[in-house]
Amino acid sequence: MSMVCTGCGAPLQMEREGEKGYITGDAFMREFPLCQRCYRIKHYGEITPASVTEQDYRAAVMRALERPAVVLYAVDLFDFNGSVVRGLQGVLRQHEVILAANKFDLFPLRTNPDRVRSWLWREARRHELEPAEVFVVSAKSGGGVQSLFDRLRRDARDKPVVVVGMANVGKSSLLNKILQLSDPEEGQLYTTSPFPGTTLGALAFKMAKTGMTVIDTPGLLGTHRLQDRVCTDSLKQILPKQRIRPRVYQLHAGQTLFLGGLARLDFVSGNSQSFVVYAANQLVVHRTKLENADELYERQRGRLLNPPCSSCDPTLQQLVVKKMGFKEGRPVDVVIPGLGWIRLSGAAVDLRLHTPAQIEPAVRPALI
Ligand SMILES: Nc1nc2c(ncn2[C@@H]2O[C@H](COP(=O)(O)OP(=O)(O)OP(=O)(O)O)[C@@H](O)[C@H]2O)c(=O)[nH]1
Ligand SMILES: [Mg+2]
Ligand SMILES: [Zn+2]
Ligand SMILES: [Zn+2]
Repeated sequence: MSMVCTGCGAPLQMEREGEKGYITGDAFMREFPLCQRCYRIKHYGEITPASVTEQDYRAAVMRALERPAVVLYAVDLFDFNGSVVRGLQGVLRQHEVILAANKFDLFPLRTNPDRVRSWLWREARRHELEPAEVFVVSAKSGGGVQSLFDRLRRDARDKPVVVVGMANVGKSSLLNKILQLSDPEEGQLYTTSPFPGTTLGALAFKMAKTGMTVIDTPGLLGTHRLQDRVCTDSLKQILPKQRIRPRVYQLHAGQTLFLGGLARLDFVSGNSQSFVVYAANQLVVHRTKLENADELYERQRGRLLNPPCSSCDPTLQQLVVKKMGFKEGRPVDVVIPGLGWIRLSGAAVDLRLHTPAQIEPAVRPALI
């Protein structure tokens, strides 16, 4: 059998139940055969843990990009820093790249999409991406997707559109939305789920009405992002479900903020100033005195300071400290990939950021 599942792209097989691409004879006869895993995701919201290795990932993407393509580079606007695929810049230079920043629906209503777009142009360059165009979209609400689709249709007359990106940024959701715009009768072709690692292989689809071919690819998983390290229960605590309510803290030196038990920011010195937390609304943010922070963490991790829980990767409890000093200037975001960011006001400040080993915090010009 050399057919692939029409939801996730895994090669279909009837021998090994529980493994990738397993399908029963009945399901195999359908027009759009779906593997058992996809069937369960679609109908019961179940998931089996991801199994796309970095090697599988690179092989699938390289193959899809062997011939000229329009690359739809999808990033999650809530986790721009965690969305940059490392080591892909060279290959991408041989294609036209359209950057789509997804999940804009999670941003506060007053967020100006034009400002976000200018910010994205600058950040994309800083990460050595050279997109031909930048779109701010939401696969969930459909916002911005029509203009994106119009642009792709213009450029991809004789080339396929290949969507690439890190796991869980919404690549498959975005393609489903585009297919729907092309033909409203179209169902949800590509399998999507809240868990990283849903799509398992490259999966092409030719749209009947426009003649355009789109190719979905698996997402890359990374140890530097929290969404790829926490257990499925804890994932629900860190992924935003609705529009983010910024949480403003007026702090003075000698105070600490905990974001669950996954990040801790110590305000070491500086004048009193505001810190704005952008994270999932359901994530606990706890303010305490710096002098009590060590003891509180020991006593409350996995309880008040949750996630991580006992089912998460235990190395998430090994916090690494990074000193950060800022002179007076423009506001910046201190980013914890997968968890969110803390916007600093631009006043001079000395901080210490504690995050789990291998998570790679970053500092960037403020997004909002
Ligand atoms: N709020 C919001 N959630 C979205 C949006 N687009 C996708 N999602 C959600 O993000 C999660 C991941 O979506 P997928 O489309 O499966 O992501 P993917 O990039 O294909 O993921 P992999 O196949 O694992 O690489 C799902 O829970 C989607 O419902 C969006 O625009 N807004
Ligand atoms: Mg996918
Ligand atoms: Zn499948
Ligand atoms: Zn957990």
